Amino acid sequence: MPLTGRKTLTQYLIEERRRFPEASGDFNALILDVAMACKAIARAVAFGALGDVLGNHAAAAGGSVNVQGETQEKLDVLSNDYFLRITEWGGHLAGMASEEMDAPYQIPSTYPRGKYLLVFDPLDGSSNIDVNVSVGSIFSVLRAPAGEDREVTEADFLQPGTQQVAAGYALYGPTTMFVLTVGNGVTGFTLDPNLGEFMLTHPDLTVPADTQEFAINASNSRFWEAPVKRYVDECLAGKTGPRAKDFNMRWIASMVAEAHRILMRGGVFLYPRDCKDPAKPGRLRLLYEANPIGFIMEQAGGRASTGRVPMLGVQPDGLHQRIGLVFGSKHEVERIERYHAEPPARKDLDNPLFHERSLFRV
Ligand code: AFP
Repeated sequence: MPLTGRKTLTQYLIEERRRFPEASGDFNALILDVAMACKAIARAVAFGALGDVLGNHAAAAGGSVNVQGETQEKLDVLSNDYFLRITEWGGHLAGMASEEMDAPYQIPSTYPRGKYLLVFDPLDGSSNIDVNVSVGSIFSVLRAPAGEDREVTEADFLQPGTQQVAAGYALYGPTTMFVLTVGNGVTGFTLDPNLGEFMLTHPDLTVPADTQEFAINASNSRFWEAPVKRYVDECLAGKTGPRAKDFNMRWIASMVAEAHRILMRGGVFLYPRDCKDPAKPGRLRLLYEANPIGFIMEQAGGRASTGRVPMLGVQPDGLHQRIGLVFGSKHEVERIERYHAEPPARKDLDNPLFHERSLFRV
């Protein structure tokens, strides 16, 4: 054990690797590069207004939106750049894809190509930056097609979540945390600001199977499908309703922060498919939001779903595909899946909570 009395992320990865004598070390080096990018982003976030990094990128760059049609914050662009610059040179990656880039990123010809693909949302929740609310980075590692030394294509990235080699996130909150799964449970590390190292603080993270806390953006309630309305309705009905217990509600609008809360104390998160915009079957993105968070949840004993089918089984059809996402405590996610599978009950449509002038109006 090092002098600090805790394992560093590096020591953790080296010890894990010893279980696979054939491993080349490429994977560990890649994860350490990703962690380095997250440390760089953590510093930029921490400086806030002092670092001249707040605000809209458009104002500085004469107009900038990402492929989602969303305005890019300066920190979105900076964080994307950190991910690219800090991971492209090592020879571990064949290519990258990010929320902030239309097309796959090709590893510059000056660097060797490697066997992994990195997919990331460099700064999730970035609209919270200017109000000093927690934000995070999310990443997923996939294998590149074997034995092919060529430029990557979008099709290379369209792998279901079950194919992920690793996934994780960094949370830039009161402390900076790095949470990782390599398919063998979930481990959490806290950034020691003095050493600049991620230290192992949360081994074997598990999500309790039951919960009394849910997270959903209730302002979308009029667009929800009947099973979601039913679920939320029953939670709100509390002790005297069909669930016979009171529920608490949270909405940070920063998915990494919600996922972290759920990893720490349970809960269920829903950003379901809705009819708000027929062109968007959900708000969140499959490859760099739903799949990595889904992998982490499942590895922690929780569950992740579209509401209808397990998230990790979905075959992606586009780099920036959106999808309905439900994750967290297993029994609650299973209940939501059950509600989707059942034919809608007449009483759900008649429930007073969804009537004109009620909180969850249809
Ligand atoms: P931004 O990165 O644009 O802030 O989006 C954050 C996010 O993708 C996710 O982290 C939140 O859960 C969700 O969007 C919040 O969406 P609403 O603003 O619709 O509540």
